[in-house]
Amino acid sequence: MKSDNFNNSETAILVGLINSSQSDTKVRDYLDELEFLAFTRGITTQKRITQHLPYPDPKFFVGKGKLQEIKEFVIQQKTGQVIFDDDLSPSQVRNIERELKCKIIDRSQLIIEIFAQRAKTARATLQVQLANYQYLMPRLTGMWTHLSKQKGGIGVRGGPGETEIETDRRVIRNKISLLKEKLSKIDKQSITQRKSRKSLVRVSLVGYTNVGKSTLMNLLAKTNILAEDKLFATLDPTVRKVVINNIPFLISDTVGFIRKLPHHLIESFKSTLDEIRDSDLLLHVVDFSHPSAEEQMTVVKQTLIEMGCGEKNVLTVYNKLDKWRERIVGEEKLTSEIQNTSESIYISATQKENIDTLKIILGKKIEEIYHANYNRLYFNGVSG
Ligand SMILES: Nc1nc2c(ncn2[C@@H]2O[C@H](COP(=O)(O)OP(=O)(O)OP(=O)(O)O)[C@@H](O)[C@H]2O)c(=O)[nH]1
Ligand SMILES: [Mg+2]
Repeated sequence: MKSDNFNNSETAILVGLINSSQSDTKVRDYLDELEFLAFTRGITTQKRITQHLPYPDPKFFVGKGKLQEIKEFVIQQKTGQVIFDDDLSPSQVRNIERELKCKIIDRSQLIIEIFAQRAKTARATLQVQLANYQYLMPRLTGMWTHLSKQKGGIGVRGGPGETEIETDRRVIRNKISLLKEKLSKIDKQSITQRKSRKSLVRVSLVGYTNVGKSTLMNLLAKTNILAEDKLFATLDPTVRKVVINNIPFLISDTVGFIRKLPHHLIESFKSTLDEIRDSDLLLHVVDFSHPSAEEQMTVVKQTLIEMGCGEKNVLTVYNKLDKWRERIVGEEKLTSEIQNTSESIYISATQKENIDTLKIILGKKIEEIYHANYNRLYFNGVSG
């Protein structure tokens, strides 16, 4: 039973820094997103705290006065955790933890926790475990210095010796290689599956998290993928065969991207992201109604470049047109902004608006790719 003396682990304070290159609005948007991440994890935000600092304090991330302010709030409200919008170094985590005496996490760890909570399939579970161990590895090294200095501090009985840390590191290293092995076995199966479907045109839905990829997938492929107003509803890709203009093609729904996606997560989700790499066409779905739509698009484009997919054919699908209209009521927005072209189209997946137009544009693209692929295969076949 929970006692009143314990802090409520499901509550949090969010902390963000504002540096000279950021506006207050930008930081508010960032913290909105962090609050949404916390909500997805089942954590209620009690308060947001920001500080204007040119760069993070090396010891406590925020200044000493600010830390005191956070501490008072934590004690008063029995806050369970303090979540920082930027990555903390292992020593920062320890220093802050020592002062605040509650759970301290950063954005990367929160994202890994959400992935862990959401992972349903064997592959997703293994991928998240891998990402988590890779995240822990450097932190374990830091812990040793800390523990050896502390000699029996909070939660440490006597303090482990170096050999124990070395053992821990070896155990984690072994776990990492075992996980990689297990994943490569699963991946081999899907490579064979993928090869058998090689002749078909491949399309992937990509985009920032929560923009409506799965909702659109359900419309186009008549699937029944969970679509909900939470982040990272989709972790595993779903691939379906769809026919438009008599041409069959494969469409896949993939994991969403986010600002500062921990790179361990990107790496461990490599196999999932292979779907994107193998695609002939990407449908970049954008939540057009979101105040940070433009920045989200940039994040997606940059992530694609990092994955080596920067040169792929892209059809931009501006989604949530209905919500955008609601948002701009009373604003002098030009509806002429909204022009469907062969490169971009405006739709509402939930209201099923412009879906037929999308299918026409998509059909044309698929036809072009199909003929180009066919010619390539045919001529390669003749010459080879
Ligand atoms: N108003 C409005 N809401 C939409 C539209 N399309 C999707 N949504 C909602 O947006 C939320 C997220 O939709 P999903 O389809 O799960 O988004 P996703 O991109 O697959 O998200 P992740 O898998 O979490 O990355 C859900 O609550 C949808 O109902 C739309 O056209 N208009
Ligand atoms: Mg989804």
